[in-house]
Amino acid sequence: MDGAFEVLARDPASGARAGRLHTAHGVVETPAFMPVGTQASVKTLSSEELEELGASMILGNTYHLYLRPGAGRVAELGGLHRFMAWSGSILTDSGGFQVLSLTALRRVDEEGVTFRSHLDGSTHRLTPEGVVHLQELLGSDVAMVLDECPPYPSPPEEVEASLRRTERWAEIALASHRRDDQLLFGIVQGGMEAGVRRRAARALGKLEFDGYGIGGLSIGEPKETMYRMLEASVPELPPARPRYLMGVGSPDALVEGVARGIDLFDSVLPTRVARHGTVLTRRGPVTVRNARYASDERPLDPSCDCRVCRRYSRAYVRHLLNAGEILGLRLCSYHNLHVLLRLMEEVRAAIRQGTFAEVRRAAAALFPRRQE
Ligand code: PRF
Ligand code: ZN
Repeated sequence: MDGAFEVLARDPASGARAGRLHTAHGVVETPAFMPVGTQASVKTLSSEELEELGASMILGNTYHLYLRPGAGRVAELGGLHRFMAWSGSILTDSGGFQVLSLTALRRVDEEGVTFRSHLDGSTHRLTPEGVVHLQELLGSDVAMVLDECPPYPSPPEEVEASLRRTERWAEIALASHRRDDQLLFGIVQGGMEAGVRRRAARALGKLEFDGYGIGGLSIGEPKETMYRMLEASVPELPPARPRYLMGVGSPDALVEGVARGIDLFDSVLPTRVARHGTVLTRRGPVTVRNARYASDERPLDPSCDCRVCRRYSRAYVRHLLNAGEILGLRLCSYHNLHVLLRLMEEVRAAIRQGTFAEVRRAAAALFPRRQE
């Protein structure tokens, strides 16, 4: 698709920009946070709740949907949007990262990756062209190329060999992509060396992708390293195309990523910490599961206006979590997604109004740093 992305405003003091990504299912105002719906569900929440929260694009995983219920089954049922009754945009990750993080037995060779399913142990193979085809069957609005994310830390020779493979796979993916109602994003890898990242971004940026993912980060390295890698790679990418920082979603990293020119983010953080009884607030994370909240009648976050905070107390939510009630997880997930989606709304407005520096300072003070 041509002209899918437009930059509407730039922050003069940082790399932040506000824009719009046009997909086959609507407009995504950027910078945007995408809730993660790995198996065609954002854990504990329904599609109508995601609409109510104001999510415009969600993420699905090719790896999971390929194994269950199968990409062919989803295609027969009219594609992923119809299957999960979600009318907004969907981005699907390619599966490479999930294969490497979820499966014990796998072998990467020059043509693809062979692995055993984490569900039943059966053997499968993902190739760069196969993964494009699977995402065409799923019918996502944005497809990602198959890449390889070397673990942190890795020896430089291994990062180099892996990067060469990822680069070749990117070309194969681009050549095999057919759907013109679907965008295809490349993925920058390159480990934790600024020079390697810069070169990787420059090479990938020369290929005609609709956008560029930045992978291989937030995998255990210090946040400062991640920011250095963004500073090395983002300026090498075509400025008119969207950039997506994969798997990053802590409030401070969202704002710092935006400041370095990132337009899209996804992370399981808001729904994962919710399942551990932690809620994000303007004063930092609160583990509402703790005994000290047993008689606390305040909302999860007194400064939040979400449906949960307008109605329920910490004491009640804590009780639900403690008693193993699913509602407790639902309420925390809903609130956490609200916090991140509102933060991004605030960031977008600030970039347009020229006040991003203030929002950045305030976010750094209000959301203390945390590792993802
Ligand atoms: N590659 C892909 N998906 C990803 C990552 C990656 O490197 C990451 C790393 N943060 C998260 N999700 N394809
Ligand atoms: Zn709330």
